Amino acid sequence: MESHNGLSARIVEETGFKGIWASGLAMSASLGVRDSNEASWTQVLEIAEYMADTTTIPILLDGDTGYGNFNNFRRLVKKLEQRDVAGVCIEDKLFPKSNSFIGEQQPLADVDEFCGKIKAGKDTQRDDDFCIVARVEAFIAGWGLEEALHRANAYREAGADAVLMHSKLSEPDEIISFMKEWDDRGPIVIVPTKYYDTPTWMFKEFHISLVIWANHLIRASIKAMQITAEEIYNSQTIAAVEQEIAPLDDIFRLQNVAELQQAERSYLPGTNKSNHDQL
Ligand code: SPV
Ligand code: MG
Repeated sequence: MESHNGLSARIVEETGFKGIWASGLAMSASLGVRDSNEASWTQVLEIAEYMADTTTIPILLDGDTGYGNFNNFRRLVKKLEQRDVAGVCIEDKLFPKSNSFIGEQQPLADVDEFCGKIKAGKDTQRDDDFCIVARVEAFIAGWGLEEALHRANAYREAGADAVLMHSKLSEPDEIISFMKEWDDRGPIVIVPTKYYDTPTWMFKEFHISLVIWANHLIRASIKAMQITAEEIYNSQTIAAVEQEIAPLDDIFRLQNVAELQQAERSYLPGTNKSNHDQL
């Protein structure tokens, strides 16, 4: 499940999801910038660090194109491991990338160059469990099944732990045609944002290993913020929204204020216990 900051990551974990997608689209949107590498890689890294600090489940960072060539990517891998991020997904486009749902025929990376990037990342990681997911944008860029298969095979052979096959059709036709040919050669990840109507059992039937719900919390929060802001603006009071929004106590719980209060009792001389029985 997508998250884009420490708070949303915490919500994802407490809901029960097994992993977090640190979405480039959602993180950039939450910063108010475009999904075109306008946020620098260290700014993204910082967001990922907040997510890791507030959660215990694995985080897969959307690493776009790896922010440069193999050298930039291996530095990213090193920094992600230091910050307890479980893996990174890189896509075979060119820096600065654009979101897959904007425009047509986006230029793709050279296959050999991208394979070198994957290898450099795998050679850099120190933790055997760190995952590198290689994302194929062949369908997105208007190429067919043959190119998608060629790239998926090459990236798998270069050492990718999984391949993310992306599609922007409203039906899962491209993905299904790929899965029939792929024949379980390695784990496949999908992002069914545009073919959202497809039942999940179908993904299981075609042996897809991982499904990413890629942007649904940022979209939910945009809608909630718009409705609330409009209501307050129009009514010139906060009375009507009070019952519709998260109570303050929910914020304090998600921030784990209780832990700080306990720590203060242990470490801060003169802390008055009775002041802390409020939460
Ligand atoms: C993201 O969530 O940033 C993704 C998925 O990369 S997509 O928006 O479909 O490109
Ligand atoms: Mg992205």
